[in-house]
Amino acid sequence: MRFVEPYKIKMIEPIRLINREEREVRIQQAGLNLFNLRSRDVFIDLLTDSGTGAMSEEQWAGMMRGDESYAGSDSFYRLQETVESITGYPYVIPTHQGRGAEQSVLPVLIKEKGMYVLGNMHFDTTRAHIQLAGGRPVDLVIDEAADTTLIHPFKGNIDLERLRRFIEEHGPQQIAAIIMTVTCNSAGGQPVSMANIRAASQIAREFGIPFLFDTARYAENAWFIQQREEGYAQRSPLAIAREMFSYGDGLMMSAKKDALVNIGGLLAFKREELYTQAAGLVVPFEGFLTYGGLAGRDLEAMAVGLMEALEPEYLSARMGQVAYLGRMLKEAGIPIQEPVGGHAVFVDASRFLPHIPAGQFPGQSLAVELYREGGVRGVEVGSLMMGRDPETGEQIPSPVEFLRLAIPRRTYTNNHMEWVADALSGVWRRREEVKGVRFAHEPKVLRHFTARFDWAGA
Ligand code: P70
Repeated sequence: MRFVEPYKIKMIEPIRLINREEREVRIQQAGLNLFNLRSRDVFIDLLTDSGTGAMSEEQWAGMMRGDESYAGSDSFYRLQETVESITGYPYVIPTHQGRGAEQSVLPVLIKEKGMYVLGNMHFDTTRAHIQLAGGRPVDLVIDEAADTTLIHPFKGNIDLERLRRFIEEHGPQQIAAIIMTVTCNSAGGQPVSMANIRAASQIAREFGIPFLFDTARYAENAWFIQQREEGYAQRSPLAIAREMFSYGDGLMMSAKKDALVNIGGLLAFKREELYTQAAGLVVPFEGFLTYGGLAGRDLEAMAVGLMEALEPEYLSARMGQVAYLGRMLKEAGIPIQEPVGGHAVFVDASRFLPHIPAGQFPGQSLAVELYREGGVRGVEVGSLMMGRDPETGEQIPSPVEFLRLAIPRRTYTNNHMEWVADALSGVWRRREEVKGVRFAHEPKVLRHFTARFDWAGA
């Protein structure tokens, strides 16, 4: 299938490739952690698809229209109406970004220390906020997700049997919430099927447990349902999103992904009770309920972006580009999570570097090598990001060691993708020489962002 971007480029931001010697100096100075690099020293930045997309002319026009009132701005009401029209949830609160939404609702749900928050697979900040609120995150994604060679249309699905068993064993009063992350980032940007969402929500309802979405990539998930799930081929991504949200009690969202904005987040609820409780935390930490740490212009851009992300032509070009990078890597023989996910290609670092044990973070080694090779910045999603159990201090085993190449929306061309594929192929050809890494400095919370490393065995 041909995918063509339904837009042309009207403004550009120059990027430059510093030479190999400079890259060697920069990555050493960064302590072999790509978060410590200056972005000016990165050629193609696939660190994240978060806040890195290009806004449309309609979004920029919305920025000019922004109503900068502290309370009750027109911009807020435009956002509220848009969110309600997509989700059916009338109670909407903007937040400064996804973690602002998490810190406002998770402490409300986790009523007692030690309560569990179940999900397909929580992302790192969600996991951290569950723990900070005294709760325990539990990942119940299907086993197929960890086998990168296995083709399964919905590797982000929650294991329904294990979900039911967990609730029955621990008692529903011990479960603070069930959170479905769509698409499932940590499993490789893998989608969740409508059937799975429906069934999980029925289990939640049966036991009286709140059912929420972590919906940073809701439009990409809707696209996968349209493409892959029986009965949805003729339904629009908007109609699919509406059905999906009808099964939940609310959502937390990082709007920096599918809402196509550079900053922002959202909370939205079906009923007033959760809204009122979360509001009690939003006001002191984020801002008044009608702006949540954002400017009126940010709310406008978000309202426009939320709808643009659901346009079928945009979605097929977007997903086509991610698939294109995946195809090139596969043709070069490079092991990746298959099928390719929504926002990123996840390279299987354990199969790429089988001589490096998980404790020496093969995904991190590979990230460093890709930067040295071609000035491309990716990110480790594996044992390093998973971190330690805060109670025991033990490393939490990660089902897979990934190097994630996240593709910003509407930002790079396919030529850029070819550069990335060439650079990673260069590393592939000398893979036997690649070394593992070990900590020179290991921070306690969300360690991957600020850790420093040495080469292992050096
Ligand atoms: C990413 C970023 C953020 C995120 C998410 C889901 C499913 C909540 C959040 C938090 C984070 C990141 C990771 C590596 C490098 C840079 C950035 N995901 N839920 O890229 O939202 O960041 O807005 O507070 O994916 O996947 P926010």
